[in-house]
Amino acid sequence: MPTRRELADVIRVLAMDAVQQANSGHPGAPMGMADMAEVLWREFLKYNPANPHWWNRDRFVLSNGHASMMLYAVLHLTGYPLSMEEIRHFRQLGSRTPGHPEHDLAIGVETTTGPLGQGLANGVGMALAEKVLAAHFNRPNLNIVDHYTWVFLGDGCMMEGVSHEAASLAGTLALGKLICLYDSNGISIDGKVVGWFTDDTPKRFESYGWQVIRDVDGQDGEAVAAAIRAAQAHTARPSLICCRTEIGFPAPTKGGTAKAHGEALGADEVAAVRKILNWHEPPFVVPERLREAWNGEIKGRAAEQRWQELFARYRAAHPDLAAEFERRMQSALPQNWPQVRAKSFETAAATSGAQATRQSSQNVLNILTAELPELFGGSADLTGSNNTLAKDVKVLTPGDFSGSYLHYGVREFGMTAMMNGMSLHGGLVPFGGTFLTFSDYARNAIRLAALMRQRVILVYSHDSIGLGEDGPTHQPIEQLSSLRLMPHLHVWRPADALETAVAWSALIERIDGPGCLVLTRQGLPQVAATAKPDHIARGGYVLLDCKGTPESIVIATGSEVGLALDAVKAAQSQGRRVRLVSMPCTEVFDAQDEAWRESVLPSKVVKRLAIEAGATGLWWRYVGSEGQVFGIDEFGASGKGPELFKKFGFTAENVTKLVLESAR
Ligand SMILES: Cc1ncc(C[n+]2csc(CCOP(=O)(O)OP(=O)(O)O)c2C)c(N)n1
Ligand SMILES: [Mg+2]
Repeated sequence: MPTRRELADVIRVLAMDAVQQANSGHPGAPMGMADMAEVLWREFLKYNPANPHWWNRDRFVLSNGHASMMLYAVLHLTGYPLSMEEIRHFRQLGSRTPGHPEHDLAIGVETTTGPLGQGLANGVGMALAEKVLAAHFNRPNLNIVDHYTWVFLGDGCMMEGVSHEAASLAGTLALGKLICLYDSNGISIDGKVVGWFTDDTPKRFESYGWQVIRDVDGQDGEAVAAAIRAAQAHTARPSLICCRTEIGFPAPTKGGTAKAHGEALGADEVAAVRKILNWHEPPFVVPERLREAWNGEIKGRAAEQRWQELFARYRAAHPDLAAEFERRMQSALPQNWPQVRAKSFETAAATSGAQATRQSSQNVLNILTAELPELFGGSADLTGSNNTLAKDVKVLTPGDFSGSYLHYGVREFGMTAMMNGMSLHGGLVPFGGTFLTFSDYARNAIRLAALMRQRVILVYSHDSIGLGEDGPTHQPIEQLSSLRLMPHLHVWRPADALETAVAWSALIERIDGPGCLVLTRQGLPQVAATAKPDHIARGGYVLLDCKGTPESIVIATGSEVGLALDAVKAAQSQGRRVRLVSMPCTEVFDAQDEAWRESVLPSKVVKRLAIEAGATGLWWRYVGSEGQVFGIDEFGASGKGPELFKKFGFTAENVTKLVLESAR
């Protein structure tokens, strides 16, 4: 039987050689963490390489994603469908081994990492999802949801603020089956971290309520194994295992220095490492006896088989619950979804009088949460403002995970990265709220949701200067257009109750991507109550048409649709042929077929006016060079909402003037 060290050295050599071959990448972290990886994957992690989708597998997150070659080496060695050919093509266009791990469950990559710190927050979300699903589904002696979440992370992750947000909440929630191994090598890109990172990390995590296992020799497999056993013995709190390692070990001149972090070691150093490790194989060749010892297929199949038997017993005892568990893990909507959706539309369309769309959103949630237990809500300490807590929804508390709503505290970035983790875990559809302007705090996690195409729903209220007295710090200006620039993200800014209901259903039905719901604080008239929901669902539609070919088209979103409607009616009453288009979601509109887009915005009508209480930039593509955009390209001001709208020209009088001008 090979020794632990020999098995770990396979990772070291593969990482070093793959980076050398690509002449690009990060050899140091994989070489330093090789022993930690060997212990975790060969002794503790529960996985089946033949079925990376197995619902009750342990989740593994490589938060220091630059160590991607460690993950690829381990996935290859344990028997996931990741060939040596792919490792040879590390970092090459079209390979399954990109520079940083990209969510690819078919080969066992659970989440996209690289932006430091977020992997830890993903892991917290996964560990939370495990607790919630266990509370929803487990029955005495039938724990069908029962797995660990493991995270490897480095100094960079620890320095990032998001690690504080996520670890702090993980401690409060006592996510005891979250076990994190910290690669503490004292090095980051600029050199020895003592110049910029001297926190007492163990104390910091202890203060969050974690179990901290300090000062473990991360290159001593037995010591790491003992630490993991200690972590598992105590599942009342999440665990942090602080592993001292040497970056790039055992490279003789670059090891222990930042030189090993992010570039190929060079031919001489690679040869020297081979000598030190007594490694005689050419690159990308692994001796059979080491391969055999690494392979996890037999063990994995047996582990899943045991769970399948458990699940069969569960199904026999609780057939309905078993079917519901399968439905949720498969991201399928319940059978009565068409009726639920119809009810939410009917209720919304019956709304009378002015209503803020954040309130409309809550009314929709009152209907949806009662029928879709997978909806898992929350807010970054703005529950009463975002209106994200529906009636009869139980709030999750540290001792009781049967709730479906979490008070995330003031942690927009952590919340969003956790929601990504929950969505990746499966079984939950997370939605979470904050003010639109603070979406910037969460921005990179939104980006990763989009990159990974996760069904994460971001509820952003207080969507314009209309929020009033809180002033320019709280008034979003560029956020709307800026979010719309993000690939795969759907940004819905509904104009009234019915558009809000349609936006919710569109985001719930869209299983392959995230979306934002951008909502007002102030009341809005019901302008689209008689529109057809399937027209609204196309992202842009004719809300009010004129007789004959329009002289001009007015396009508006959200709170400006009501204003535009009055102005267009006024223009029509003066004999102008003006059409009004409501455009709640530009991305969805852009994805419609040519016939629909042309029917809404006929290309021959070049006089167009877009109106939105935000940055104008993006609208030029819809109005063209002969058009006009009326928006706000400066920061707002502190004052009452209606007065601000007046100050910035969003009045019936001014908008009517603009509409009349557009038709001239
Ligand atoms: C959010 C973010 N900022 C910056 C980077 C660029 N970056 C990649 S690795 C790294 C240093 C990480 O240090 P550490 O985690 O200690 O890694 P080690 O050098 O020990 O491998 C930086 C700054 C990044 N990937 N993500
Ligand atoms: Mg480091």
